[in-house]
Amino acid sequence: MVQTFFLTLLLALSLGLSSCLNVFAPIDSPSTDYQYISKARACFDEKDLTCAREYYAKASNSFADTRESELAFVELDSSGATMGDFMSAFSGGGGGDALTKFANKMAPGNVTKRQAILSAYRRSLSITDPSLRGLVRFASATALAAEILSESTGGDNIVNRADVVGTGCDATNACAGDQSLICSTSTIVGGAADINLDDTTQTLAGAHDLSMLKAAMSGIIVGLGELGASGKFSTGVGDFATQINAVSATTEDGDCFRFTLGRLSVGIAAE
Ligand SMILES: [Ca+2]
Repeated sequence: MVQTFFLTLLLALSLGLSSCLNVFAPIDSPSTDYQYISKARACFDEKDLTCAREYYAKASNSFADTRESELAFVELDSSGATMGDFMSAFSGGGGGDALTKFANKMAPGNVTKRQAILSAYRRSLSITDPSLRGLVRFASATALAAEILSESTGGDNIVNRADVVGTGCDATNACAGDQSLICSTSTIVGGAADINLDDTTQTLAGAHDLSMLKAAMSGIIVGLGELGASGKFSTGVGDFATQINAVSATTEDGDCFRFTLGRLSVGIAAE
């Protein structure tokens, strides 16, 4: 089971344990940190997220990394960003196609899901173990990017290329400078300014925009760095995020940003 795999990975990363996992065997009346975590994990596996949150919250601060990371995955799961869908979409490493596949699973998106995923992302900031922090940051930033795309389906719950990029958009007219509105209007527009997801005054409220998507790319890059990732994720979604992140997402440059998304295979192309 993918979730169990992920949680075992989290556990190994956060506690440095490679064996003796039987101490987390579910029990009826939890009263210690190990038992609270075990109970919470069992609730999560049963899709009882309220129960999972309740027992994670009981664990003491000595388990803060474990608690925060697993709560982050609970929040991602309850926002529709399940690890099963994540692994299914990104099994090859990822890129525009994978992000689109993940986004289509999450559609329809909305500001409530967006802010819940931001909450999951923010949990990474208090995690002290760099690898675990990177894992939560990477997974939640990727989920945020997919969620923002899932708000751009044009109402059919499918992220098409035209939904994201618009039409009549090519490299010459879209990326030749400040040429706002060269391409036809898409369902996602440029933002007023760059966004930093680590800035806790940033709430990602209101209409989704390209600055939010760019901020998610930055989170993916930082998370992969913290993980020390050098494999498929790094060359897949990592290279993708780096190319997107190099383009301005503000209103006057929105066309070029959207063109770049299309060039990197975001959205399902027309037949
Ligand atoms: Ca669509």
